[in-house]
Amino acid sequence: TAEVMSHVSAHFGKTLEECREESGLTAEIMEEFKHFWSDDFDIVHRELGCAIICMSNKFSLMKDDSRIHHVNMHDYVKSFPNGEVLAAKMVELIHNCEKKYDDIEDDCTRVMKSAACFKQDAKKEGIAPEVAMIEAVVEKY
Ligand code: BOM
Repeated sequence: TAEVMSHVSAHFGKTLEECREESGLTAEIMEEFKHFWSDDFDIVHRELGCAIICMSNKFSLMKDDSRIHHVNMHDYVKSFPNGEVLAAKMVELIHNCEKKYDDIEDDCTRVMKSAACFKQDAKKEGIAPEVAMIEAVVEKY
């Protein structure tokens, strides 16, 4: 659900600043991670893909090939309140997007494209959080 996704996003987003320098993601491209979910935010910069790889690695959510680690991602999402209702869906949506862009060799670009696809599909499924929902839980983490 969008509520669970707001918790996952708030927690995951805390690692953005640690990853900013090495990913080359400027505050001009993305000020705070919660904006990922904003309708006004376009996912077009490869630096965002680099940042997502760096952030995912803080929690071992990707394999060495920068593809999602299914078990670890499932467990990560499940660790949040009511997480079990979102875990399998989230892994399925991400994996589906990953497959669409499998031919892109550059890891950062491929992850950025997959993330844009995931955002779009999560919206379609009604599990994308509003930015205000993330703001409401961000202080818990
Ligand atoms: O090949 C790997 C593709 C991964 C792309 C999808 C990652 C989505 C990141 C942005 C969304 C964040 C919300 C929650 C954090 C879970 C990673």
